[in-house]
Amino acid sequence: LEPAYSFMLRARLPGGVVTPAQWLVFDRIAREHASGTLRITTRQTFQWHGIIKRRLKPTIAAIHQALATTIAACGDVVRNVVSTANPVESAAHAEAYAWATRLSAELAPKTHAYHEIWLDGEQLHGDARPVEEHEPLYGATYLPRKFKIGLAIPPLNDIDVFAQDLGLIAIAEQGVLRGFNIAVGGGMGATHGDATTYPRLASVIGFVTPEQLFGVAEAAIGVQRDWGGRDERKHARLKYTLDRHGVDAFKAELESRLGYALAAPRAYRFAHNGDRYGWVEGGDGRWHLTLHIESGRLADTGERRWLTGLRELAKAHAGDFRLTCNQNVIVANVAAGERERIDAIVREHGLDGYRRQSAIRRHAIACVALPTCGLAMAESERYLPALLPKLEARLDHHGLADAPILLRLSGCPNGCSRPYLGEIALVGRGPGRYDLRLGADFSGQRLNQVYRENVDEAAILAALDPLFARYAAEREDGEGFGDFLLRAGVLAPLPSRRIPAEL
Ligand code: SRM
Ligand code: SF4
Repeated sequence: LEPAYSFMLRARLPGGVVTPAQWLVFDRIAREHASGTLRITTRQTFQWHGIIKRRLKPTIAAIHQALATTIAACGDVVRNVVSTANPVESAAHAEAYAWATRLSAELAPKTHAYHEIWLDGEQLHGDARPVEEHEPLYGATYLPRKFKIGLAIPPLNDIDVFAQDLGLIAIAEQGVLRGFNIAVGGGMGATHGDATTYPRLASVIGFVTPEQLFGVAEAAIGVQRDWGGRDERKHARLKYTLDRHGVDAFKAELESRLGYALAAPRAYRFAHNGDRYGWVEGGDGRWHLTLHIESGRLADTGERRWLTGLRELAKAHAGDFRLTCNQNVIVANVAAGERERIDAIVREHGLDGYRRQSAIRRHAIACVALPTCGLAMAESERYLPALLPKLEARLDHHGLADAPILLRLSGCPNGCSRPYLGEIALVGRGPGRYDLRLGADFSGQRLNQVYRENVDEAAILAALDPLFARYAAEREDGEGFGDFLLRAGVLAPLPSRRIPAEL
């Protein structure tokens, strides 16, 4: 008998858009082929855990039939292209999503093998690309490492644009998309005890028009393909290529491949990198409801019948869904007259918690970690429900229940919850032990730093309590927790765009 190996599958959903029909298929896959839960990831897509080996092929076929794919959701290629999940405000948002899907489609591997192995040769419905035998962009050896692209529209940095290998900051004027600032070399992953690895914020190197965008993305990937380190996987991401050669040399190479110089970056301002909960009205009069899904885990447990609730919403809803990079879901494009019906389903399934939750709970992200992640050193998603009430009790005690503090938990330094951008972050060291990191800002533009190394929960709470007390007493109007810690001198500013994981 063969052991019952089980696998994780991840869909590629550019911009995190899911139709109700797709939702129903993904929900069925979760219940019939996987562990009974759907997991929204920090890159706006779904993961299914616990798919046993013989179910892999029918599951991939079912995803394919729902007009989605798993190709390039993992591997040394361009990963799921993320885009601001906010479907409201302007035509520029629709254009941004169109760019995310175009980049995702055109930068995907052209390989025949995926379809031969998993789909008996069948192409994705509506995929007009000819099947090619070679990879024009990736070549014979693909990229040295994964490559992540994300598109943000200021003032919302809900995708953490500075954590992307290629970050695109949309510049819109009066709702019209003018182009994108290009930011290169962001990344989170690090290894404990190895100062040659570090999280890094992407560097803004110029501005391009929409017509230039695709060429710039292709050229940037090309430089990383040719210059990226292939000897040591730990140093293979674009951030290390940039630091090895220098940002100026990278930019010069990019421009020489393009045949023109990038324009100077345009001004932009990010206000925050979280999601806005509840209903918001879009520019076209349609409504959008953001629901908080703790750690992105859609399951039915007790009064929280979230998996069923979303299934019922998918049956009742004529618009679409948007997954967010903060692991939440937006019920998008709802007609005004439908709001009440949607609200009733939300209430009935315990999905309306966001109305009552503390601000820190609404701003918390945790990576999967144990039991499914083979790289986890400590609990993360399963620890969050135990940690939150303890933090909430202390915040409440200091009158800070409404303080929107960004909390991020990762079970290891790979940083899948983008913990180095948390105002408070725990990065797993070992069972029950974490590095406590503090001092990021509220908009994903400053990395945090280690405040206590390799400590347990008691030490974490003991370290935070006096800081909460000072924050409550001394903060200025609208001042974030991370900003306060720097202004008050609790932490010294670290000007670098890269901060060693141990510092
Ligand atoms: Fe991640 C590896 C989960 C977003 C950095 N990540 C993994 C693996 C596949 C573990 C493995 O290689 O065996 C995890 C699977 C756990 C499980 O049981 O499901 C895993 N990563 C996740 C997800 C599901 C976290 C979540 O809780 O939502 C996210 C899935 C994203 C997606 O839909 O594509 C996820 N991972 C991220 C992010 C955040 C982002 O992209 O915005 C990062 C930091 C950004 C970056 O890449 O620098 C991230 N994951 C990593 C790394 C470190 C990469 C590095 O450059 O050092 C690894 C380890 C690796 O690749 O060797 C990793
Ligand atoms: Fe696993 Fe580490 Fe990523 Fe968490 S941060 S999902 S523990 S690889």
